[in-house]
Amino acid sequence: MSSNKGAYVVVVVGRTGMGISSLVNLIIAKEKAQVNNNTDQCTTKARSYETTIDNKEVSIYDIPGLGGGVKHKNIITSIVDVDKKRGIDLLINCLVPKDGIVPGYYSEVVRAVGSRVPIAAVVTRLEREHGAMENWWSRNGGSLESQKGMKFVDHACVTTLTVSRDDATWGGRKVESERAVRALISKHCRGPKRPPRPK
Ligand SMILES: Nc1nc2c(ncn2[C@@H]2O[C@H](COP(=O)(O)OP(=O)(O)O)[C@@H](O)[C@H]2O)c(=O)[nH]1
Ligand SMILES: [Mg+2]
Repeated sequence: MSSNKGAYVVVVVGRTGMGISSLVNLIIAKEKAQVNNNTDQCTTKARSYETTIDNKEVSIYDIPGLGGGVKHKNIITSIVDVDKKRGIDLLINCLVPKDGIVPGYYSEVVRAVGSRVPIAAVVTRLEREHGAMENWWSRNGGSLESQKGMKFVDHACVTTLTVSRDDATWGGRKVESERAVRALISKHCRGPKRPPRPK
């Protein structure tokens, strides 16, 4: 889909229905990736969306979620294909507390791309978090690694939910989330772009 060869490449992965496409839309600050509430899977093919972060061109890939109707083999192949074609600069594992944290899916992806590609966690659906959304990581981040074996180079805690800025409880959280996730990407997309993985 993308034609911008020199752009950094970010791939968003996770369990189906947990908000991968919503997270892609948060990153690109537009409602372009299709999001749904249905029981069947709506993201069935990898697709990239172009955005500019701190004057850098970045392609963001929306990938079909694991655990749905699309075969894991095909999902993993599409991720590896992006790496072979363009080189992945950053993988983002979209996580949702409880059901959206699946160590097996994390390992499948890490095994396929190898340890050369950095992987960051973005924990989403945190609009109901008391106090700062980042508090979720303070309580749980350590156990992701120690108990679940999920190791990340960095993280962000967000919600993709649009709420009124006037809302006393949740107002401004989406804006804050967009800023946090774009800053995370900017931090890991600097310096030379990763070359495509040798075929
Ligand atoms: N409450 C809440 N719901 C979310 C959030 N992100 C996504 N969702 C909902 O999760 C459902 C699935 O989202 P989608 O982005 O299509 O998930 P995907 O299958 O992983 O791409 C939709 O109903 C979204 O509105 C969030 O941050 N908070
Ligand atoms: Mg989707």
